[in-house]
Amino acid sequence: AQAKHLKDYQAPAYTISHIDLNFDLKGNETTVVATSKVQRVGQHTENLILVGEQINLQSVLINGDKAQYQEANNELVIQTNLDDFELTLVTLQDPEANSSLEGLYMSDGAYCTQCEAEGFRRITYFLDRPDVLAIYTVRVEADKTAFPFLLSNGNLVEKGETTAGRHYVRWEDPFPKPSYLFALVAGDFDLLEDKFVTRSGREVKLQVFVDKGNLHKANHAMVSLQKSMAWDENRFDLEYDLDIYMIVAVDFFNMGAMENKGLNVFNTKYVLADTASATDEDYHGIESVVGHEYFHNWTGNRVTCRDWFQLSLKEGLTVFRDQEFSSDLGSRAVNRIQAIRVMKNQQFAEDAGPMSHPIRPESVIEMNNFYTVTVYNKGAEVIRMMHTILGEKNFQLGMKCYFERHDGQAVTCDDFVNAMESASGIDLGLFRNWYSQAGTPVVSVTDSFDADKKQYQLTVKQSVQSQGEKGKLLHIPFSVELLDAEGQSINNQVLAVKQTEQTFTFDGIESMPVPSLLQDFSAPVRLDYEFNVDQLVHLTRFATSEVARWEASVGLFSQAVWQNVESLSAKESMHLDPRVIEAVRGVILDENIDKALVAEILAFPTAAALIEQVDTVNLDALQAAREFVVDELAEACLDELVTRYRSLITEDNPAARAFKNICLVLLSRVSSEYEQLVTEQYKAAANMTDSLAALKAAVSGQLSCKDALMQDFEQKWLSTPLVMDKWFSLQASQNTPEVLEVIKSLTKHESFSFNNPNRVRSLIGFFVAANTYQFHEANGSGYEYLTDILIKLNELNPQTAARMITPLIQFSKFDLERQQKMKQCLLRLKGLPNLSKDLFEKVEKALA
Ligand code: BAL
Ligand code: ZN
Repeated sequence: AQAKHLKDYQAPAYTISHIDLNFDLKGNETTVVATSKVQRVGQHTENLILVGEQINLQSVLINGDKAQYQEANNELVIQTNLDDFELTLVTLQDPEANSSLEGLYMSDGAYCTQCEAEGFRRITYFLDRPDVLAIYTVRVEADKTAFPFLLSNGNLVEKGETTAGRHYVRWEDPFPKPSYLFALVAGDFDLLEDKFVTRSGREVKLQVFVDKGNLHKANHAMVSLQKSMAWDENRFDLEYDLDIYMIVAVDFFNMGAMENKGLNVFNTKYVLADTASATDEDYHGIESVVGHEYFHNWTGNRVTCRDWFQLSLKEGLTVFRDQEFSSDLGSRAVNRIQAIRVMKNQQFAEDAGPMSHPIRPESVIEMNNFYTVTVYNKGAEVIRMMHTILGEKNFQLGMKCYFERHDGQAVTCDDFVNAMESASGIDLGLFRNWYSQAGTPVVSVTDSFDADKKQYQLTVKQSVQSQGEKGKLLHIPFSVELLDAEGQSINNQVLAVKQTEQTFTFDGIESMPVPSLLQDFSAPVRLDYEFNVDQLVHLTRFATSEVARWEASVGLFSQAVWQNVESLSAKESMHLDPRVIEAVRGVILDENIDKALVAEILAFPTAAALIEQVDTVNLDALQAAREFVVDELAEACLDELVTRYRSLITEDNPAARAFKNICLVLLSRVSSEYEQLVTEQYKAAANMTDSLAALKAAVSGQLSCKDALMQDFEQKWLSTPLVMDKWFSLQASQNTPEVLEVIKSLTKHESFSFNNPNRVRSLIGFFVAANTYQFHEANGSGYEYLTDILIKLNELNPQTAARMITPLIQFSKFDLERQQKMKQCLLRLKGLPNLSKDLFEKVEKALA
């Protein structure tokens, strides 16, 4: 497999202005006729080279005549001296046999497509690259009874009957688009319809298609779509541009959802919800993904990427937009905490491992491997920093300038920064390095106070290592608050860190303040400052920013864990500082803190999150220390937890539920005395959030009621796949040595299928990513099992395989024995005769 490089980008030698696609959907005799209007770009004599994968080519015509061509190595090479011609390709397909879920495939009896990044080339040979923008017209024909709905992008312009129970439709999309935004769906669905009237008075028809029997679960997605449309008008001045917007939910899907023009295809996980079957977290996820895909209509579809190295142009920006949407509609602090967790726990890990890459990667073997937390979430942090540096007003002027310059074009990340710079007049020269710099920068801070001068000084140093080399200087917006001894805020500002070392002086300071540093994670960096317990307690109580209060609590907890890890290695007994207990007790009892924030604080950093704070880890000591600290805190705060739990039971809102349920989980791990609370909550639960939380408490506390409750839940939800996913994850979450055998037997469960990525992720994906202690069991059994699964998925669905390999390639922090076992597994994968490009790229890098 060959890598492609950003530096080798060349504009296409030909372009395609129009394509007419004719799909005759007939099982394994499905044909696709693609008729393209092709133009030579500039003066040259190069052949037309189209790309394709797994294509069964039937015929090639130029202007209706047989063409000269060669087909080899996933390319169709056509010799012609015409400058402008019509190319007709006929291909034969078998969508049912396509388990990769890319190109045209079947999900539960419905035809659907997934073309991003390079799936269109599995439908026909094409200039399958995002800088070729064409007008699409699509005809779809299929059996009328089995496939009453025939959908594609744009507007429906014609429909009718053909022969023997078949019918057809014709769709036209007036907006030129790259092939990755093409979509087709044919199936039988329940349909929820509504409308949205845009600010300028146009009425848009909104449709949500779901599997038969699920109509009652489509409402939240519809309302989320309407909220998204209104929000984008109000905050970004962006209005929808077609007369119809469709969302189709399918259960077999590799990603969360896909922003195809006018026809979003969604994973059912991000559409279906009612209170009986979906948790508060699911509701929030749906709102945010519906928003994300809708926001792509401008940031991604109207202005798209020149090449795939620029993926963050649309993804970083659109994640930023969906985060702002969620924050404007809900709790800004809680949304920020969740985004910070993704950065620190997943993105920092990626950047410290073999797949480290800049948000604009420079070299790629399999593009699907770059839909990463770096491109998406660090990409969004880079946009957020620009927003911090420019301010909302200038940022919006920059957006306006971006659309004025580039609507209808395929552009680069540089084009975006140029627009921001032009509109604001603010120099982003140094800032641009964020796009080309891999690795997590470290910002080290020391401080001093001069009582005579009433002066406080912060000295800030920045450095970044990437792949063993010293990285580039960056412009880092560094947000700081100073608190006095009474907890009053005496200074709050964003410092512009632009040098290797800089000292910032604060005058008129009466006594040594407590600094809140990198407030709200104002830049995606590691902060290195030696906080002591008293400072962290002070920040937990008094920081103005709720996010900073949470960060301080994470600091307190983490320090307590690492101190006990040290005690263990020194063969001393473990111990918890009473100031930590008091801080946590204070949070539990404080009636004035947002309950959702309390729940975030009481969630305490996971083992995986703690591992991200250090260079090397003794996993057994970490487990002992972390679980000791949680137990000590829960035991010390028993009365408070019970009291709050009982008072919260009567409250019916997500924040109260989150607080109440974390109380229950903590109680159930301390003593079986609270088992009755668990069974009572399970029985009385009026919604999935509460019943799942009770189950989680039973499982994490390994209570004696666990098996009975798990069985009851299984029987109740056996025919609801998305709920069974929750049950599979709970099974996989158990911190017991038997868990691996449980998982193995569950792969034979009637609700499980290796063909469905949701099932695979909920059972096996959850185990490898979230059950840190058991996956990393010292005998290597977790690694061996994951490898067996990856070998199976390598053939069935390489994209899902490559996503799940992550914990196996991020081995550098573990002891040598574990590292050795992980590498053995990678070597086993490397030896596969048919290793997919997806896995090859990651395995090679990990073993390099
Ligand atoms: N473009 C792939 C799915 C998403 O990020 O919206
Ligand atoms: Zn996206």
